[in-house]
Amino acid sequence: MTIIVPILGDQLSEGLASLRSVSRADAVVLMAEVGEEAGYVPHHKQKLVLVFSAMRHFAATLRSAGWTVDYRRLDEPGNLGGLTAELVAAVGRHGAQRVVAVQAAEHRVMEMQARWADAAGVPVELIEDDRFLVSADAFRAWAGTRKRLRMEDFYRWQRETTGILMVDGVPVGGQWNFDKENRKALPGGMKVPEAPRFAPDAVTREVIAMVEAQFPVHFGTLDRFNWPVTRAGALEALSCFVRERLVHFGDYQDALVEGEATLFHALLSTSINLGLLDPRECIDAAVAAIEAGAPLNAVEGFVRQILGWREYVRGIYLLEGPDYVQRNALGADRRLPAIYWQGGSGMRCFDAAFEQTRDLAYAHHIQRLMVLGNFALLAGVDPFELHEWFLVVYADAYEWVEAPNVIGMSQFADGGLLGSKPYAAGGAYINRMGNHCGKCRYSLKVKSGPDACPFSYLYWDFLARHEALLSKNQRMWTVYDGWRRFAPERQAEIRSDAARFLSALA
Ligand code: FAD
Ligand code: DLZ
Repeated sequence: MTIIVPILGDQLSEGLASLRSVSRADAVVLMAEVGEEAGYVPHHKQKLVLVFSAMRHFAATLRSAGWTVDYRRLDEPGNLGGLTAELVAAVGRHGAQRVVAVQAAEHRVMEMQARWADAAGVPVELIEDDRFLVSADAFRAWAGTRKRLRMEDFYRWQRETTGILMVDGVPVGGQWNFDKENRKALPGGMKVPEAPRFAPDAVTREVIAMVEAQFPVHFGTLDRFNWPVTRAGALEALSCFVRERLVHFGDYQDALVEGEATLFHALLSTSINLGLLDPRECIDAAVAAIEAGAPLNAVEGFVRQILGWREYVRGIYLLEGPDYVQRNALGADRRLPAIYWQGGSGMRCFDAAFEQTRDLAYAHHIQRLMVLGNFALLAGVDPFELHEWFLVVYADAYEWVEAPNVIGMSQFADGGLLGSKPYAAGGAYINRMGNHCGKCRYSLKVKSGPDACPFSYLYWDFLARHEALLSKNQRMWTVYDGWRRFAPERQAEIRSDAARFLSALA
């Protein structure tokens, strides 16, 4: 019997559940580069190169391990352009009697998979993706009995369930989290280790040429493409992080520094999301580093991102369903400003985050949340438009992880399902966390008028616009006290600065 085993572009793991459940003798692995996936949003050029190059390398790995692989290149004549069309053709071509696939991560592709049996005329077995640490059912059961679905509760439950960083049922170090130690600004003159280099090999160079030729208008540049595209490269990225940057991962996790695109961040999301690294092995590598002297605030901080945030946002995505991306609890309706595509805002923190997004397809978490996301929140940008932008511009972007981070965490568009209050901050926060303000054309010292920091007056304007809703939230009482202490003339000045800036932005 011949079985077709379709493997999607983010399922590049040799231990994939579908590969474990068939024999090499019966299986034909199908991998297809298709225009439909490359174009459902116009992905950053680096993301296209990353996915196609990693797919081509993975196909070669499978072949050397004895699998038969039917690989469909995007630029080959007769490419059918869609996953379903390629599957149906492969079933016919190989006279297959069955299809065994791992469930896709995104609702859009799950819906496609649900129609595969009818389209192909053979039974299709869909297996749960067990590369996540928490199954969809386990998350649903955890969520089922709760009034609130907070990440911190989920994370503690996961620590207890897995025993990671636990001794005798108690968290290692006597605390669940060390966040208070993790909010330092980078001391002047401190050296940040260079990120590892992954020079494009012949396969990647060929894909770069193809992407430049076929997707010339997509966002982003390719000159600085530097992502691992193989499991060996991804393992090197993991060990380099654990060896050189984990030590300060916690300390400077929230820092924003001029000329430092990556700081002490891991640069592992592209590899984990593609399947080149298993989340559990990343956690294990960090925990093992404690023996070698890695500080607990760093290791716990890193573990929380993967065991906590990554699993939690995926659970929320599955639980809330395809309509989640349409949520707009604050009624924000501003069109996405052109500065998100062109930069040149004059706000140094924004432009630095924009420039590296364009050139590296990467910005670290605080740039995404407290600069690019925060600005959109304060300016009242339509959350769906922002969601689509975030899905386009990052090499690690997949809807299951991007949407809860954008719609929920960053825009509060789910009305507080994911976060207990909006992640809104003014210029003083950005100044405290880094050194962009010193190079900015705006000034925090100037309190009003065209030279004042837009983040500052937009912050107060945002609070004023949403006072009826947000001032009911106990966690917002202190900031509303601050707003109410301003004299009416000062409040009017802030609102007028915001109105002037927002109308020029449009
Ligand atoms: P580090 O900061 O070093 O963190 C280590 C790892 O933890 C990451 O590799 C990632 O696997 C995981 N992680 C950390 N934070 C999160 C989080 N909030 N959600 C899920 N996983 C997390 N992450 C994506 O993978 N894809 C996205 O499309 C994406 N979009 C985001 C959009 C916004 C508005 C925000 C605020 C965050 C987004 N994130 C996304 C989460 C996070 O910013 C990235 O995972 C991280 O910046 C990737 O860089 P890194 O590997 O250096 O991560
Ligand atoms: C992201 C992506 C891209 C750009 N191209 C392909 C492709 O051509 N073929 C493929 O199988 N997968 C691709 N992917 C990854 C899919 O979009 C991903 O599997 C779905 O979003 C489900 O998570």
